Amino acid sequence: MDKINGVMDKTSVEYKDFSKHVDEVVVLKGMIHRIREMTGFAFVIIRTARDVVQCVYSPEFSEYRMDEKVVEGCAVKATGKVVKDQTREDRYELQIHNIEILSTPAEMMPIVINKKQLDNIPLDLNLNFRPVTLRNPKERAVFKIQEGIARGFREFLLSQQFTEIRTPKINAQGAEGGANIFRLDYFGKQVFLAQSPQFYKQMLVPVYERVFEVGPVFRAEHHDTSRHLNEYISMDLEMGFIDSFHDIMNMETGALKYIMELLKSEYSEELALLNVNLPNIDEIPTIRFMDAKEIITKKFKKKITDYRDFEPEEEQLLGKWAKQEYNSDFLFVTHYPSEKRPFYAMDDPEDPEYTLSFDLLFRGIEITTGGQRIHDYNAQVAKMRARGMNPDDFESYLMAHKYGMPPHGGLGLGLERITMHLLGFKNVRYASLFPRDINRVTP
Ligand code: AMO
Repeated sequence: MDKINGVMDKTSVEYKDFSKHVDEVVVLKGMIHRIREMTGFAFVIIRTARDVVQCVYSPEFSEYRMDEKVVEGCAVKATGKVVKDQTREDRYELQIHNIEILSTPAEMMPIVINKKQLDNIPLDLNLNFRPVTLRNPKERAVFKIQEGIARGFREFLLSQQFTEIRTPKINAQGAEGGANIFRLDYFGKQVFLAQSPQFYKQMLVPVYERVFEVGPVFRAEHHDTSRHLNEYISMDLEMGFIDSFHDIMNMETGALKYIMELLKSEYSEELALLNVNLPNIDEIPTIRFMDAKEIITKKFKKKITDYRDFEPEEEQLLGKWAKQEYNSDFLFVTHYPSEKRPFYAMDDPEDPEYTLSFDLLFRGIEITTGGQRIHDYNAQVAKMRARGMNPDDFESYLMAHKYGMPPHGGLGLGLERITMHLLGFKNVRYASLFPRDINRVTP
């Protein structure tokens, strides 16, 4: 009888370990990324999980003879000798002794993915062929970096005594208001897809004090824009016993610093491949919403048409201002008008037209919304009523308030948004593995 012992030995040498195996024969498993026939020899480029390894076939190296069955897209087990690359400092290559084909593609690639980048391919085509285009080293580097961002968020918060939670995505009520909510038929009853984990993360504050979640949320965005997705990954946190919403901004600043350090230390190859300049975060400046509006008019001479929110162009001007004045890629804008913030936002007792809330702008685009919440049951019910909402519809959410809640607050950070701006993309779809927009639900 076979017994499974849980030991999974590495069966293939990783490129980063090649330097330890010079002149040794090793096994390399991967996909054939590219074959370049030369006179008397060939470069066979093998793509492994994180590398693209140059292997060289020549009849001089062994008895093995490569034939036409070895094509791009084959999964292979190559055996060969590790040698120093003659032409490139500090690079190694594999002199092929044998190639065992583990699987063969049914068809040739529909699109060229083995060039340095896919810049020349229109976005739509890139997305239509996503299972294939993601194999391009630059495309896949994006999502390795994205892994680093989410991992940094998680690692930092765990180090700050947060508990990781997973909350339902099928809900009886929307948390964020507005028209961008997906309705769902749930056995004859109308329910909604979660726009955010807002209610649940708040409910869990009296349980765990500090909680976070990294998970999908859904927004029925009716317009085709370059920065909205219909499903995105929200990195949320919520924490109790705060003194003010400054505690939340501090926690986010700490998380961002940690994320940038992690990217620098563990994702340097991907950053280099994509030519990314990581922002320096020492301290992040803050400005009140109304003061920001004044800068927009006075400094940039732009006429304000809406005093309740920012237009995208105004956010860009503020990004420019933060860079010029503070050499900062980030800017916290605080005290947004109450009218434009959700019903759970706490109004500023000193000026109730504004809230104890903030947005974080990164290079002139919003990546986070956060703030202090109402913790008092009667105050929350009163604000709901003032907005024409029926508190009875939110009975389970309000249980948290009714039976006692500490002062608390939190934030939501869009993973694709931060990835997009870190990597300098013009469209958020480049920062989503399989984006969902008004026209796209496949692949
Ligand atoms: P908000 O609705 O502002 O706040 O969303 C928080 C952050 O999520 C990102 N985001 C999006 N990313 C891609 N596509 C979209 N359609 C989209 N919509 C929003 C942005 C945004 O800053 N519950 C509050 C957060 C909180 O207060 O804790 C909320 O969801 O980066």
